[in-house]
Amino acid sequence: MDVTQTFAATFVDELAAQGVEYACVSPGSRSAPIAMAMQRHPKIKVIVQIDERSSAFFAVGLGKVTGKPAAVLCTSGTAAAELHAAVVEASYSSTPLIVITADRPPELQDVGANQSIDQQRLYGTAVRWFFDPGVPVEIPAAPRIWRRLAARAVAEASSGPVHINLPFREPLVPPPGQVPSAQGDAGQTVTSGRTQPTPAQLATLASALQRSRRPLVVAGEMRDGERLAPALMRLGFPVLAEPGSQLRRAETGGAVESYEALLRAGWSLEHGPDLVIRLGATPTSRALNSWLAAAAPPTFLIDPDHMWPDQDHLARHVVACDPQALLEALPPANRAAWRDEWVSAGKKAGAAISATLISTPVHEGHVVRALASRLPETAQVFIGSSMPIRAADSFWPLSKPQQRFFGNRGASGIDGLVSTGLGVATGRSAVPTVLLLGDLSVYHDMNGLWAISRHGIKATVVVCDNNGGGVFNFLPQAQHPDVFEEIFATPLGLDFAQIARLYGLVYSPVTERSGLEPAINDAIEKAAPTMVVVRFKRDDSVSGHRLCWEAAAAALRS
Ligand SMILES: Cc1ncc(C[n+]2csc(CCOP(=O)(O)OP(=O)(O)O)c2C)c(N)n1
Ligand SMILES: [Mg+2]
Repeated sequence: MDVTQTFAATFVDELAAQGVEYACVSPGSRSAPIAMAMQRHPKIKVIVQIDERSSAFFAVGLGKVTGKPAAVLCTSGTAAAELHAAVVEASYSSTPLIVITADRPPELQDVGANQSIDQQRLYGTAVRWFFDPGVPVEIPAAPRIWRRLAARAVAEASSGPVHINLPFREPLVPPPGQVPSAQGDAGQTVTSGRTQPTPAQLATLASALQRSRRPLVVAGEMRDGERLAPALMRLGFPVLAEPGSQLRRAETGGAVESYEALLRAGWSLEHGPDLVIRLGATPTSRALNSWLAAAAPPTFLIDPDHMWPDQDHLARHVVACDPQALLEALPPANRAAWRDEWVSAGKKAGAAISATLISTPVHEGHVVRALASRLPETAQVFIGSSMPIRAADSFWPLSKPQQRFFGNRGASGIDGLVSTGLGVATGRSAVPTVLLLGDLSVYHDMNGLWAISRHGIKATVVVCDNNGGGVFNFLPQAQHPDVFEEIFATPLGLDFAQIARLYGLVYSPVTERSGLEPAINDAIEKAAPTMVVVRFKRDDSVSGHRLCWEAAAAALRS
C-alpha cells in the first residue's frame, strides 16, 4: 500500500483514538487520502459541507459544546483561506479545533501550479500550534511519528485552534478495491490538568475578601461556567452573570436579574463594590464595562487560559488558575445583606421591564422573554452576535439549571453563526437547540442552513428580522439619515419564507406579540426543523429599549 494512504489511515485512526468524534469535510482532490480515511473510520462521524467557511464554523460549534476538538478538512488553495474566520473565532474564544489543510508537495510550490498557494502558517498567530510534517515517507518508526502528530494536535487544540498542513504527492487515492489500514498501536496518552491555585494566590484573594464589605462577581462567557455555581452560592456575593457564563440562575445564589437596568438607572452608583472578582470573557454589556471602568474597584481577574480579558486594564491581580478550585477553597464570608440589596433591586427592575413589554411593539426584548418562558428545562440556545447577544443579556431572566447558552464572543463576527449554532445542536443532539439570530447574520451564513436537511439536524432557528443591522440604530451613525440606511443598516428586503423553503425548514412568521410564544413553543415541539421569523421595526427596538430602562429607573426610585 502506498505510504500516503497508510499515513492517512494511521493519522486519522490516532485522531479518533484521542477522542476526535467529528470531522467536518469539504470535497476536494488533494485532501482525498484523509477524507477517505475519515469517512471509512468507524468512530468518526463525517459532516460534509460544500462551503468551507460554514464547515469550519460548524466545527467551532462542536468544539464549544463538547469541549473536544472537531477536525475540519479541506483541499488546498482558497479552500484553506475560507477557514480563517472560524480559526479566529476559535482562537479568541479558546475553542478546541483541529484544522487540516491538504497541500501540494514542495515541487509544486511557488511555480504557478494549479490551486497551490502558500499555506505555511496561513492563520498566523491565530493558531496555538502549526505543523507541516512534509510529504509522508517510509522511515523506521513512521507509524509512531504519524500517531504522535495526531496525538499532539489533539493535545495542543485543547484550548484553541491547531493547523496541520499536509502535502501529498499523487497518486492521491489507492487502486479501486484497496483500503489502507492503520499501522502501529493506537492511543498514545497525553494528559493535562487544570492549574490548581497556589497557596499565595488563595491567601491574597482570601484576605482581600475578608476586608471587603461589598464584593461583587462579574461573569462573562465561559465554557462549563455552571460548575462554579455551588461555590458562588456558598460565598453568597451578588453575581452579575451574562447568559453565556452559565451562571445566571437561581443556583448561583446571588445572580442578579436585569442588572443592566440597575446600571443604566444609576442605582449602581450608590451601590458600588469595593472588590470585584471577574470570571470568564469580557462582559458583553457596554453599560457594565463602562461602569466598572469608571468605578475602578480593586479587581481580581481569574484567567485560567491566559487570555487577559481586561480591556480597561483594571485588574490589580491577574490570577491564572482553575476558577473552581480557587472559589471552592475560599473561606465563607457573610455578605448577605449586600447581596440581597442587589438581588431585590434586580427583581424590581425585571418586573418593571416585564410590565413595559406588555404594552410596547415587538422588539428583541419580547423575543428573548418569549423564548425564556417557552424554552424546555433542558435545552441550549446559540445566541448570535449584534443585538441578539445584547438583548439576551438585557432581557433573559434567571435560567434553569439544565439550560446552556453559547455564542461567538471570541471575535463577535456576524459570520458563521448559523453553522456554529448547528454545530452546537449536533454536538449535543439529545437536547432541543434554538438559534437566535439577526436577519443579516442568517443571510451571511445561509449556506450553513443546508446542513439541517442534509445531516438531519434538529434545531429551531429564531430570526429577529428587523430588515437590517438594528444594532447601528443605537449608535451615533443613526443621526446621519442621508447615509444611514445605505451603508450601515443595509436592509436586505429578503423574503425569509423562500429561504426557509429552499433549505427545507418549516416557515413560521410572527408579527404580533401574542403570536410569539405559541410560535416558539410549536417550533421547539415539532419534529421538523422550523424557522420562526419575527418581524419588527428597528425604530421600535430603540424606543422600546428606552422605555424599559426608564420604567426600571422609575421603579427603583419608588
Ligand atoms: C463578519 C462581520 N462583518 C461585519 C460585522 C459588523 N456588524 C456588527 S453587527 C452588524 C449587523 C448585524 O445585523 P443583524 O444580524 O441583522 O443583527 P441586528 O443588529 O439587526 O440585531 C454588522 C454588519 C461583524 N461583526 N462581523
Ligand atoms: Mg437585523
